[in-house]
Amino acid sequence: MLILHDPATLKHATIEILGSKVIPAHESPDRISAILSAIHQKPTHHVRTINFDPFSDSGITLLNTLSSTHDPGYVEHLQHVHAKWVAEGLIKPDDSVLPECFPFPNLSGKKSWWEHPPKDSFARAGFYAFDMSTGIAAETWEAVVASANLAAEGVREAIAIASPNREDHSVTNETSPSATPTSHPTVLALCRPPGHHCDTRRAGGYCYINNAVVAVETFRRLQQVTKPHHDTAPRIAILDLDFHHGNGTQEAFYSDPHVLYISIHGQDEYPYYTGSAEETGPEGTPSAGMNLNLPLPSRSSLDTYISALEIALQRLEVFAPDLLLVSLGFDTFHLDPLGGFGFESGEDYGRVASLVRGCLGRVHEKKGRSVPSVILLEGGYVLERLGENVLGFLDGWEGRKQLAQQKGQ
Ligand code: OKP
Ligand code: ZN
Repeated sequence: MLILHDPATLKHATIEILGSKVIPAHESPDRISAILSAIHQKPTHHVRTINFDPFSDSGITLLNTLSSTHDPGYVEHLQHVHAKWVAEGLIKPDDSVLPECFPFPNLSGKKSWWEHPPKDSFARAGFYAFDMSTGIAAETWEAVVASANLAAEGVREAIAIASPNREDHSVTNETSPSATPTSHPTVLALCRPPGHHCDTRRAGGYCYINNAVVAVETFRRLQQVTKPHHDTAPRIAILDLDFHHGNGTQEAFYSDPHVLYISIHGQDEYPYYTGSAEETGPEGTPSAGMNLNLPLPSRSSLDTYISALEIALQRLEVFAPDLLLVSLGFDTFHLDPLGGFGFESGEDYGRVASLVRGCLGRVHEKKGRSVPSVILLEGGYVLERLGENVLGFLDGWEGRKQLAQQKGQ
C-alpha cells in the first residue's frame, strides 16, 4: 500500500492534564515512529516521505483549502498564538498554550457568540478550543499543516492510482505497489495530529484541523477541475473507526447532503456530548439520514463490534460513494488507556479491514469502477502494539491474511 508520511508531523509535542498532574500528552510523536518502524520491516508497503512546504504550489493550495474550510480567525490563532503568549511573557518557549475559560451556554448571551472572539490572546485560547487536551506548542502549527497536507496528498494519490492513465495525474509513482488499475486504490495518510474532533473553529481531543474536511474539499476541487461538466456532486462517505466519536467531522458535514458520516464508537465516552444514535442528520432536509452513529458500550467484544460494522457497511454499500475516507483509530485496542473494545491483535484489525474491503468490492461491481479510498490516521495510544495493529489492518485490507491461510492448508 502507498503510505504517506511527513517528518514534520513529529514536531508537535504538548502536555495534557491527568487528574491533577500535567503529563506529556498520550498523543505523542512516538506513535508515528512506532508505526514507521513496523512498516519498514515489511517490503509490501511503500512509504513516500513528503516535506510540506508552505511556499510550494501544493503548499499554497493547502493553506487556501484550510482558510476556505476552517474559520479564518481560528486558523490565525493556531498559527500565531504560541509566539504571542511567549512575547507577552505568559509562557516560556517550551511551554504550551492551554485554555482558561470556554464559551458557555447562558440566557443573556448573544446568539452569534462565535462571531465575537475575546480581545486578548489569553482568552482566545478558550474561545478556539472545547477541551484542555489540545495544547499549542511552538511547533504545533508546522505539524498541523503537514498532517492536513498528508490528507490532501492522500486524496490526490488515491485518485491518481484509480485512474493511472489520466495525464493530469501523472504524478503517480510508477514503482508504487498500489499503482495498478486492477488493485483497490487506497492510500494511508499517517496524519498527526489527528483531526476528527476539530469542528473547523475549535480545537479539541488532540485535533486542530479536521483532516477529513481537508480531504473532502481537496476531492471536490479536483472533481471540479477534472469533471467540470458533471451535473451531480460527488458522493463521499466517511467511516470513522476511532474509538471516540468524531464530533468535529459529524458537525462539519451534518447539513451536507453529499457526505455520509458513519461512526462506531464508545457510548458515553469522550467527547461525551455527541455521538448518540438519534443524531441522524437534520430532519426534513436533504441531509436527513446522512449521519449514522453506532455507539457501543466500552469493552464490547469483537463480535459485537463486527455486528455494528455490518450495519455500517450495508449503509455504505447502498450509498455507493465516489470516495471513501476511513478515519482510523487504534484506540479500540483492549489495552488502550483512552478507550477499548475487544480488539486484541493485528489480525482482529485485519478482519475489520477485509470486511470494509469486501464492501468496497461490491460497490465497485455495482458502479463499474473502483472507489478510491484514503485512510486517515486518528488515535491509538498503546505504543508497543500500534505498529503491529496497523500492519494487521493493512494485511486484511490487501487480502494477505486469507492468502497465508490458503498456503498453509
Ligand atoms: C482523541 B482521539 C486526558 C483525557 C484525554 C481526550 C481524548 C481524545 C481522543 N487529558 N481526553 O479520538 O483518539
Ligand atoms: Zn480516539
